[in-house]
Amino acid sequence: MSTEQLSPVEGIKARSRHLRGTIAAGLVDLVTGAISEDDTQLIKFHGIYQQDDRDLRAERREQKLEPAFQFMVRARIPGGLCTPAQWLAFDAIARDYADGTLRLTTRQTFQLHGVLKGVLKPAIAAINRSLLDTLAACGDVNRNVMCTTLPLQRALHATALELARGISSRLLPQSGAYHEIWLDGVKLERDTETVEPLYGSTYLPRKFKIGIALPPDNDVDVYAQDLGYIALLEQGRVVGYNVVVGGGMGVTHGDLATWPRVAEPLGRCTPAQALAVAQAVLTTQRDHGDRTNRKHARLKYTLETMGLAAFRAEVEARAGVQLGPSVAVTFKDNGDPAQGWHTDDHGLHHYVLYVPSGRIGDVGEWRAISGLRAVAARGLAQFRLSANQNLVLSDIAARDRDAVAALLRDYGLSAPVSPVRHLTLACVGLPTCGLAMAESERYAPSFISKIEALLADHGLAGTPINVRITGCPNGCARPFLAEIALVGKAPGRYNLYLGGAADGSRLTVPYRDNITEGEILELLAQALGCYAATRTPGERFGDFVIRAGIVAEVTSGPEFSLAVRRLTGA
Ligand code: SRM
Ligand code: SF4
Repeated sequence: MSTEQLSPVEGIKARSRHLRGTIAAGLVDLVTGAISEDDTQLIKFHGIYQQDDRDLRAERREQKLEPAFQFMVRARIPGGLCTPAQWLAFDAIARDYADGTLRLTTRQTFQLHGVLKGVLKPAIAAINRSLLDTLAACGDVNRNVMCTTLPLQRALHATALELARGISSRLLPQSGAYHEIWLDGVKLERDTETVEPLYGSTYLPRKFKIGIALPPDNDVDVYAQDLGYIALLEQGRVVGYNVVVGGGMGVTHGDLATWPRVAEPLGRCTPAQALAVAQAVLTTQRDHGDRTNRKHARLKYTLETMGLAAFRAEVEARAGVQLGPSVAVTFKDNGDPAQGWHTDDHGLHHYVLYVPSGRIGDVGEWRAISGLRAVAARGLAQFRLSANQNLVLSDIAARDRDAVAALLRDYGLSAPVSPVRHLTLACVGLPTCGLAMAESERYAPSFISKIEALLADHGLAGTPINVRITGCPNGCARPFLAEIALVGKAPGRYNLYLGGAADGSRLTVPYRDNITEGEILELLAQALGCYAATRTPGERFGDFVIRAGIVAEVTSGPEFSLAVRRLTGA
């Protein structure tokens, strides 16, 4: 392939001396709050995004000022488990260097927003002092590895979490750039392939995501991952994993060659083979992924091009493993367990805390940042970040349960919310996300109040429905697996999708394009009216809309695009 055909980011990576670029020099350039354009690509591999406050854009332009540049910092926390000390460290870092809030993400980690260039370095150093880091949290590498959050079966969960951590370590970039730039590590200017034995100098064609699900919970949305592991359980042990590949959400409006995809079964591996399989899938994608077009570079497209059989043969050869046939597994759902207390098989207690769109701050009576600081300061719980933007205060001894409950009550954190609100995800969107076309996080609370009212009107109060809202079709809240999804098209306008399965195994279906809130609520009122009148016992809304013919099921990415074409005439 000639280098002219490669996407420009490939050249930036190749020239970067393994992710160094001119980041170090850019950090001390006081003329601008930004870094160089090439470095904005490279800094992602260090877990950092350059952004600007979009609420201030027009005003700054009018004042002839550069945009209000700031940085988003994302941590790497495989499986989302933090100690109280780590929680306190992030809380302090958010106050000292960011906007004072913590944002729990849909991949079980923290984001800090509003970090200015001048304090990036001390912020990253402080994260590392807490024994967490930000390396590979973004960029064309393996991202934060997810694992089912709630350890109801402790031994099984420990096995899955160990795999998540093992994969995360095995697939970390090896370049010394991170330590050199952020931690004043030894300067290593080696620029040979041996620096990155796994990734080479151009890393992956695109981001790569892995999640591990412990049935019956599919809270990690295993079918949205490039590579998913579904634990196979026998007599209280993990005896193997179903390996699924090629999930992904990102779509571009109007580009029918882009589509979401549900991961498909590759085969079954033993626990001992799981790491080798991860490395083989990643390197197969490294070598076969499309480096000419970043919109066609994810594993889901590689699989469509190679075909599953050829892909499997390549993975087996690289891993030195023969995959067995996948085993049928049933999931309950892809949401978090119900808000409130749960007890595991060792008698430890866990509190599932509902967090609106993952934003931990003090808002009116809901004083999460202060309340959780109090829980952490007394060392009463571990902190497990969920893949659905919630938090589990976990591993609480019976003697401490009342103390935790009292703190949650005192800080206004235990008021019950409806199942639909608990299940809702909304991506960050405006004002920090440079790609947002419409509001999401800031819009979700009022939209859900209207959905709650609709449900109540139809005698459906308390019905669980999985609603996901994103400000654009990149799919950060995994909307294309929701029972109801709103995807931003323009300010105040969304595409509406219906019909995902509650267990996360089926794509949602494009239903209406570019409509307003009023139109969305009218359509949902009609669909919910039919649902209330004719649903079968226990039938979920996502299944109902397909059975009732409100939307026709789509079973593949290309079929999703056909449905878009039918809807829009594109
Ligand atoms: Fe995402 C880009 C936020 C999970 C698909 N995502 C972005 C950026 C960095 C915008 C940008 O490129 O400038 C967003 C930063 C917003 C901000 O201001 O903080 C952003 N993504 C998020 C988070 C914070 C959403 C949230 O509300 O929690 C999630 C952080 C996860 C993490 O901790 O690592 C987040 N993003 C996801 C997911 C869900 C998942 O991984 O399970 C997806 C869909 C799954 C997938 O990858 O297919 C997702 N994000 C994207 C894409 C589309 C990728 C694609 O292949 O099409 C982009 C755009 C891109 O990469 O070019 C994107
Ligand atoms: Fe931004 Fe779009 Fe992701 Fe939302 S879905 S955070 S708007 S990139």
